[in-house]
Parts: sequence; structure tokens; C-alpha cells
Amino acid sequence: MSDTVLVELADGVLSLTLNRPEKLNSFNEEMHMALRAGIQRAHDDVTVRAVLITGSGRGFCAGQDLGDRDPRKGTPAPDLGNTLETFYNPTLRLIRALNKPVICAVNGVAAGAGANIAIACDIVFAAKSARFIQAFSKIGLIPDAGGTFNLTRILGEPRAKALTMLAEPLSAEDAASWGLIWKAVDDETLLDEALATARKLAKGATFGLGLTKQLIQASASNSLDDQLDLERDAQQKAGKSADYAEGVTAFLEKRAAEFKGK
Ligand code: LHQ
Repeated sequence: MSDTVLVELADGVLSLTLNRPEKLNSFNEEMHMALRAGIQRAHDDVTVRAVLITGSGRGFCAGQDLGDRDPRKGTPAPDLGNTLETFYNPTLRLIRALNKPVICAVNGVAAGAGANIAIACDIVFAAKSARFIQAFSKIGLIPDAGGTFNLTRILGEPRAKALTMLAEPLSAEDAASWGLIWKAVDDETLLDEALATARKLAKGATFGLGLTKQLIQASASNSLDDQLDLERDAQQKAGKSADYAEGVTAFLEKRAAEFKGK
């Protein structure tokens, strides 16, 4: 098992900690595969009801490890399309397809694909000292890992274009006030707050949360009519879930619900 991602399962929360701190947790192939395996486990393991992604050390993730493809080595130009298809895109798709909440605790700088992986998570907390940098333009690349999709939809064209073309750092507090993340919190409380949220969700009606996530994601490319149809179908499923029966029963019995995520 690789130590480039630390994996821990407790209280229904699978914590995945990017762990190459000396390189600000930038991605090499090993860390890609370890993160992918962690998220795949969240798909496969019914005892996992929420995921928390964070980084060790002072950074969250500085994107691709640029030392991995050193142009000074004189090797032919790499096929970065293939890198995306092989490593980044499957992970992005897995995070979005996972029918369980993915919480991200951005503990420090998030640059390049590291920023865009964070933004692709469902609920993003960031330490007030963290910065988000669309670093791609500084090295002649385009914003990947879903950046052109998510930034444009969340921020609109003017801010998406300026952020990506200028590659200026965006503070955690500005990211929160722009709606790019959920909350900027004190550095000292980041992990506790993110973990408490993950634990709360893991105890929640996760069957319905999974449906909610998929509906909200689908809305970006749907008409209102399409979306109303999807809501009808999803509510039909939710209404047949054990979580719904338990939620209503607990309400009527004036007690806390015990959801099972089914
Ligand atoms: C790093 C890195 C790094 C290696 C810090 N690699 N060592 C997809 C397809 C395929 C290929 C290309 O990329 C992509 C997607 C992408 O992600 S492209 C964007 C790649 N990332 C970047 O361009 C960011 C590069 N890093 C930085 O600009 C800075 O390090 C930031 C602004 C993130 C942090 O700055 P500082 O806080 O001043 O830290 P630092 O620069 O001193 O970094 C600390 C160490 O981490 C340092 O190593 P050293 O041995 O000198 O202590 C850096 O070399 C290393 N490091 N990022 N991406």
C-alpha cells in the first residue's frame, strides 16, 4: 500500500490525506493511483458514508509534480492529454459519480489541478491562510481537472477568465465570498470543522444525499423540464428508502433518526 495517500476509516468517514508534503502534495503517478483507490473504496464499501480529502504539511496540493516531466531531460514532449485521460479525469469522474458526500479540507495552497480537484468536491472548507491558484497559464497550459467547467459555472466568465489567465492567488476568504467554496475557517479549527461535518453527514440520510448530489450536478446541462423529470424520479426512489421511513417515523416519535443510508 502506498503512503502517498494516508487512509483512515472512522465513524463512517473515509479520510484521504494527500501525503507528499515535501512537494506540497503535488501528484506523481503513485499518488494518483492511491487517491483513485481511496475513492474507489468509498464507492465499494457500504460502511463508508462520507469522504474527507485533505493534505499533510503546509500545502493542500500543488497540482502535477512538475519534476516528473522535466523538459531539460531532452525527452520528447509529453502527451499531457494522455496524462489527463489516464490519471486526472478518472479521479474527477469518480468524485462526481460517488453517491456519498465528499468534503474537502484545503489546509494550505491549492494550485493547478490541486485547486480544481478541491473545487470539484461537494463541500469545501479552506483554512484562512490557504490560497487557490490557477497556476496553469504560468507554464503555458490550460486549466484542467474540470477547471474550465466548474470555474465558469460557479463564477461566470469574467472571473473564470481573469483567475485562469492571470494566475493570481485567490484567498480562502475571497473564494468563500465568491461562492467557490463553502467556508473559510481558522487554520487551527479547519480539520475539526471539516471532520465534524463529514461525521454529521455520514450519520445522515445518505441515500437521499447521494441523489441530491447527482441532481444538482445534472442541472448544469439540463432544461427545467428535464430537471423536473429527474426530481420526480429521484423523489420516487427517496420515498421508497428506509431512510425516509426512518426520518418520518423519528419525527412523529419526537426522537433522533437513525439513518442507514439505504
Ligand atoms: C513542487 C511543486 C510541483 C513539484 C511545489 N511540482 N514540486 C496536468 C497534466 C500533466 C502535466 C501538467 O499538469 C497538469 C495539471 C497541473 O496541475 S499544471 C500546474 C502544476 N502546478 C504548478 O504550476 C504549481 C507549481 N508550484 C508553485 O507555483 C508554488 O510551489 C506554489 C505557489 C504552489 C507554492 O509556493 P511556495 O509556498 O513559495 O512553495 P515553494 O514553491 O517553495 O514549494 C515548496 C517545495 O515544493 C519546493 O521544493 P524545494 O525542494 O525547493 O523545497 C517546490 O519545488 C515544491 N513544489 N509545487 N507542482
